[in-house]
Amino acid sequence: MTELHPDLLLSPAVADALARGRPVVALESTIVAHGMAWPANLDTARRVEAAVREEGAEPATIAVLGGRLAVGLDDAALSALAQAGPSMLKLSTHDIPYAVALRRDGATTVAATMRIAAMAGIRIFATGGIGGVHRGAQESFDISADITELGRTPVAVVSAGAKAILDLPATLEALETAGVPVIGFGTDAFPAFYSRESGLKAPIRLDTARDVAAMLNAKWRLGFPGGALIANPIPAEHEIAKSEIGATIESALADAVRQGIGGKAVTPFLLGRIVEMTAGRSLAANIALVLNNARLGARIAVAAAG
Ligand code: PSU
Ligand code: MN
Repeated sequence: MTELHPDLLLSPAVADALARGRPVVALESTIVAHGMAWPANLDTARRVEAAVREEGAEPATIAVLGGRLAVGLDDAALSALAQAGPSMLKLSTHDIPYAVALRRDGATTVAATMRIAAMAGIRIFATGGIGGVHRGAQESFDISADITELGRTPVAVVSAGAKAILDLPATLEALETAGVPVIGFGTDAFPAFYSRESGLKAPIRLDTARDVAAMLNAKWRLGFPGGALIANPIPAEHEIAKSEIGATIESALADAVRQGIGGKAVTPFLLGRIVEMTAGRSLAANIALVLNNARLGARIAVAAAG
């Protein structure tokens, strides 16, 4: 096995799985601390880890703890993170050196989780939704560093597409420019998180975990930088149709503008407002799609390892 970076702190279970070449799936911690409220966040994080194990892979939830890049959290660490919630730092890639130097704790976004996963040798990562190009980005320049990271770090991210709080056509364009393959899993449509369809087409369609693993192996064998986005639609029974959630999203966006929410507070604010406005229905959808993505991530990791 290759030498591990000295700033990494692997759990015994993750270290063992990596040493044996067993499948491992990275999981992010911003969705736990900032994406869902206590106590649903802890319950979901535990269920997501269990779903990965059921499919035969080892879950590796990633966070920064005391300045160490923690890969694989025990239940005490996961509980502490969930309970701390929004009081945790939200760390994107550019924040990691600060958190390491000052020995801080922080939750990692998709971008930061990808970077740390790659340092540990993990290639598959499952989450809910990625960040992307925000509506009004032509004025605000608010484009998530998740896109940048997908363009340069070799980790495949399984997500339910990207949320309609974003500018989805612009997000797909930005992914294309960054050289990121975007795969509709079992669908021709690019999914929009709560909804199975966004009205946009997925650039590529694949139907099996084996084909996804083969595509990833091909990309990396060719020596191309960056990862891929596996867009996995929410299970039909939990979907909130685009026509139904559209007005809620518009109203959450208007609230953000009115309250002057900016920068890294935007995504958590919008998610929270949508949960309030749908009286929890969007939370149930969010939980269902994360579990679905965890299972697919594990199946891809198993296919890639086998
Ligand atoms: N989308 C979700 N739930 C989340 C996030 C995105 O449905 O919790 C989080 C992820 O951690 C993602 C981050 O990386 O928000 C994007 O934040 P920003 O837009 O500030 O880059
Ligand atoms: Mn942003």
